[in-house]
Amino acid sequence: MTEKLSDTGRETVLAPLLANGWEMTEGRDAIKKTFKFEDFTEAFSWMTRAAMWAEKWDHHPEWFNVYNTVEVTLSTHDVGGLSSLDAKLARKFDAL
Ligand code: HBI
Repeated sequence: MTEKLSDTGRETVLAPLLANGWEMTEGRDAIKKTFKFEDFTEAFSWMTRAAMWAEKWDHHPEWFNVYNTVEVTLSTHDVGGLSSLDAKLARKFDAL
């Protein structure tokens, strides 16, 4: 069972992400980031690669794409907030 990020571990896990463009969402325990690309093709290509990791890890983003922009929100529905899976997927998304 995926564990919700604990208060102690949370800082350590989230700090590098918050320093790399992720931010806490208002009103819910989630993180979000807007990715900007050259054009729609680049954005959708990134989404396709990102989707393969989400499927591999059975952990899926909430995302919204308009042309060259992808807004990503990560949270773990099963625990009603942030888990280590969200941090793991965020790190992967940043590396794609
Ligand atoms: N993705 N972000 C996210 N959060 C979940 O809780 C989740 C998921 N993908 C699949 C999944 N849970 C399944 O394990 C079922 O709980 C739906």
